[in-house]
Amino acid sequence: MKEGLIIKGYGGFYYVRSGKETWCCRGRGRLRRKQSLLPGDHVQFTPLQKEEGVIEAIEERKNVLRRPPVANVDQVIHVVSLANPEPDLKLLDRSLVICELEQLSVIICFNKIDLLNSERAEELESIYRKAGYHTICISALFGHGMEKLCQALAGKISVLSGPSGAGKSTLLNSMDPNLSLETGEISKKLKRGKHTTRHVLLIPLCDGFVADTPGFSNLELPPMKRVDLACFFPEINEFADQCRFDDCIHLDEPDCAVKNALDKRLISSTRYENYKHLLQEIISKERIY
Ligand SMILES: Nc1nc2c(ncn2[C@@H]2O[C@H](COP(=O)(O)OP(=O)(O)OP(=O)(O)O)[C@@H](O)[C@H]2O)c(=O)[nH]1
Ligand SMILES: [Zn+2]
Repeated sequence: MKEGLIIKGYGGFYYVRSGKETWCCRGRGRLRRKQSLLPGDHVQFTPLQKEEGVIEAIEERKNVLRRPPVANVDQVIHVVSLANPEPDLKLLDRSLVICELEQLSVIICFNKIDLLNSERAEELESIYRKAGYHTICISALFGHGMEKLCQALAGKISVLSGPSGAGKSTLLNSMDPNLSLETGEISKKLKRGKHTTRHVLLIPLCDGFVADTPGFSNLELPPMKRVDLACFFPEINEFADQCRFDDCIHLDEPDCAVKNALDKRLISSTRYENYKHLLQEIISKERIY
């Protein structure tokens, strides 16, 4: 028996990566009836002939992402362009809340460093580092900073996310020139609609795996209590239990440790503004439910 990782499922076959080899496997009948097999599943398989085999067992999953359908995701690489388009920090903070909710680690990858002076990039990095996030600055187009990203991918299953135009396809192409994914709006729009089904491929990159399909396009917050939102802003949460009131939502309450930390610039004002913005959204939804 051998062990490996499913990197793609297609037409009843599963492509299983084991070391540097890829095996084309079928799943044992009883296994397929019990649950579907997904990219990211760690499996045991019996080799039959050259690079063909039968999957006998799946290891227990630590998590499953729905979009893209991938099991055992270790981290989300959130790609944000520093310029063209301008970074959308509201969107970034919303994505970060969703990752916190799903207990997924995040790496914030600021891209297009070639278009910007380094001060602004450092300022943005410092906001998110202070919030406790791992950040990396790169230029996917010119290959700057890719070794750091590579180190962060090693041994992990990663999913990319980030808005259109951030440079996700460019990033994958730059790490594996054999991929030649379409980049840029126009070429992609022309192609869209031609392929109806997408089968996620986990691309072996830098001793890790990265899904070729980005995730987190649905960024709607699930229903939650207003007091819980702060739990998903790590640096706000750090101060929240020092507030006078247990149900403090850190707006105008007296003796609010979060507001104090904000005054002392221990919490970034843009992060706090985005917290308030999401809080309003949660409060307005509470009225509907
Ligand atoms: N100057 C510069 N341009 C970049 C860089 N990375 C990507 N681009 C450009 O940004 C545009 C969008 O890049 P894509 O890789 O297609 O972006 P994407 O995130 O895959 O976009 P969607 O597929 O729409 O989600 C392209 O024209 C790229 O050439 C970079 O590091 N520097
Ligand atoms: Zn408070």
